[in-house]
Amino acid sequence: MTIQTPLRLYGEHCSPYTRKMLSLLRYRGISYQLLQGGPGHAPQELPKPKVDLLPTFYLTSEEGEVEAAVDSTPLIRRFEREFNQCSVIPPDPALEFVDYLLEDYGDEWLTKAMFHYRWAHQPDAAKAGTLLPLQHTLALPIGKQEEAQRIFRQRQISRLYVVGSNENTAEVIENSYQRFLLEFDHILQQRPFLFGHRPSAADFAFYGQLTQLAGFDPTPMRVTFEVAPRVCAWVNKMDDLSGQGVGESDWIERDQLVESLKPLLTEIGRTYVPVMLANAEALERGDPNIQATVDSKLWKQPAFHYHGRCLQSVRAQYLALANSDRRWVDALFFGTGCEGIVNLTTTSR
Ligand SMILES: N[C@@H](CCC(=O)N[C@@H](CS)C(=O)NCC(=O)O)C(=O)O
Repeated sequence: MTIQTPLRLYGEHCSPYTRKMLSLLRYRGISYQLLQGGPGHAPQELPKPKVDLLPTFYLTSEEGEVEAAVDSTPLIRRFEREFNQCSVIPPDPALEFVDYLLEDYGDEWLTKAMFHYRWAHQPDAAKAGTLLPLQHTLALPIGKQEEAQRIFRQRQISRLYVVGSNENTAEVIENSYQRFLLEFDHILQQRPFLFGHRPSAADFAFYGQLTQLAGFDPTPMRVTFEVAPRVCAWVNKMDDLSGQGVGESDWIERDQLVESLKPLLTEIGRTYVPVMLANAEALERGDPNIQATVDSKLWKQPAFHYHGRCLQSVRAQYLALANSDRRWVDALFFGTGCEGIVNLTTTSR
């Protein structure tokens, strides 16, 4: 279907995935209308998506039919087919695959740091607990604010276990965030985006989570500023790339990437990879819980079907590569811990 513009989406500024998509639409020059609101309060007259998530896009066909669609990763690919200007997918298939993996890491691992810092630290929970209900309902009467804060906070804190945040994993999550910052900073010292002088889907995924980690929640804001102030500056730049003039030569060549990307891949191989593999194993066994060793510590969390599908998509992208591209990826992943993600004979390492 050909989608009509402006694109309509429902979401809000404290939703990392909404921010990911808003920034991408601005960069790509795709006109949009943002309907602001929180989870579960989308306008009644619009169709319901399969899962109530922010952002929800209401895609209108030329015939006027409206489809409610969620999940930023496939939506980005759909918009690539619909709109030509400023592609966010590297044209080299091997780099397209690596970008896909990094995007998934941003969406599915960095979000653990985002949710953990926000709800496991008292000052962060107090700020988010106060501001998010107001963000949903600006006219919330003063007498009802405390109650709204209590309910919202309790709801979110009770869901910390879903992302795997608990007493045992807090240190693992926070250490991994700090290492991520150092490795990402290292890349930004060399070029403004992950794949050269133009942003890719993975940059937008990192940016989405970092809008909150570097720009909203007090504890990770302090950490980000202390460990990697360059990353704070990058987040500010990413907000509006509408004037970024780009050309094909702004993509990095694959061989120029290897040395600078290996440390970040090693970080991904230390955290995201063992958890995604343990999740796939648990789903295969029909076990509702996963157990993995991350950074020499025990990682426990409920198994997650959605993460099973994410891993399958990563693997499908890898399998679609030509042999020579696959060999290049294998050499890039060698020794990083990411080998397991594309090692199709075993699900665990
Ligand atoms: N994989 C989805 C994730 C979207 C998502 O999890 N959105 C969050 C807000 S940032 C949400 O709507 N959570 C439901 C809730 O809080 O009830 C995407 O990439 O769009």
